[in-house]
Amino acid sequence: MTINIENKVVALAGLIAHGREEAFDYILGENTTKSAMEAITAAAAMLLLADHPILSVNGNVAALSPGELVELSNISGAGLEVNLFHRQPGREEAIDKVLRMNGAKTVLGIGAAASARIDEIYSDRRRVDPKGIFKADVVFVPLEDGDRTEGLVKMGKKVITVDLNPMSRTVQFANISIVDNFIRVMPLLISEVERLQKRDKVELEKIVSMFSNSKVLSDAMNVMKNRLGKLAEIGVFVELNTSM
Ligand code: PTJ
Repeated sequence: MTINIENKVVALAGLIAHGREEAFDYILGENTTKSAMEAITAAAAMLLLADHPILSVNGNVAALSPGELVELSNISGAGLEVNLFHRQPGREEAIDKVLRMNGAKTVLGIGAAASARIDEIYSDRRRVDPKGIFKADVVFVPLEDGDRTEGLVKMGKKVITVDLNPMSRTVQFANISIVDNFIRVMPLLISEVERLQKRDKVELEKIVSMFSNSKVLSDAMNVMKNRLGKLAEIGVFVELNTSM
C-alpha cells in the first residue's frame, strides 16, 4: 500500500510526515548506516527480553509495512495495538482491516477497547488498551511524536522508535532510536529477532546494556553532516552518490 489518504489509513498530517522523511533520507544517503544496524540489533534484543512487548501502529506505518508488522508481532510475541494521534472516525477500523488482511489475528486498541488513559500524555494517544500499551514494559513506537515518547518513558516503559530525524524529541527521549527509513528497518529487525531468538538472556542483556542512544544519534548526525559537506564541495549530486 502507498501513502494516500483516501482509505482513511493515513491522516492528512501523515503526508507531511512522509515528506519530511524523504528529505532526511536524501541527506542520510538512503542507506542503513552501521549505527542504525546497531540500534536494530539492540531493539531486537530488547523485544525478546520483554515480558509484555507491544508494537504501536499508526496510519503511516500501517500503510508502509503492514505485512512486516504482523510478522514481527508473530516472531517476537509482541502484541499489535492501533494508537492514533488523529482519531478521525473510521481510521482505527481501516487500520484494523489492513492488519487483519495481512494475517493479524488480534489487534488491540480498536474503539471501546482503548478504555485506559495515560495521564502523562496530552494528545488523543493517551487512550490506550489496558491489555496492550497500558501494561506493556517495552513499546515499539515508530514515527512518533515527542510528547508521547516522553510520557511513556516517564511511566517507566522502555521505548524503541524509528525516525529519520536525528534531532526529533522522540529520538532524544527514546531508549533505542533507529535513525533509518521504516521500510528498510522492518525486514532487518525481523531477521535480527530471528537470529537472536535462541540466545540466552545474559547475552541479550549484554547487547542492550552496551547500546548507547546518544552515540547512535551523534553517528547519524555525522553521516548527514559529512554527506552535506561533500555535496557542498562537489556541488553535483550524481557525482556525490558515485564517489561515496
Ligand atoms: O496516524 P496518526 O494519526 O497516528 O499520525 C501519524 C503521524 C506520523 C502523522 C504522527 O505521528 C505525526 O504527526 O508524527 P510527526 O510528529 O510528524 O513525526 C513523525 C516523524 O517520523 C518525523 O520526524 C518524520 O521525519 C519521521 N518519518 C516519517 N516517515 C518516516 C519517518 N521516519 C522513518 N521512516 C519513515 N518512513
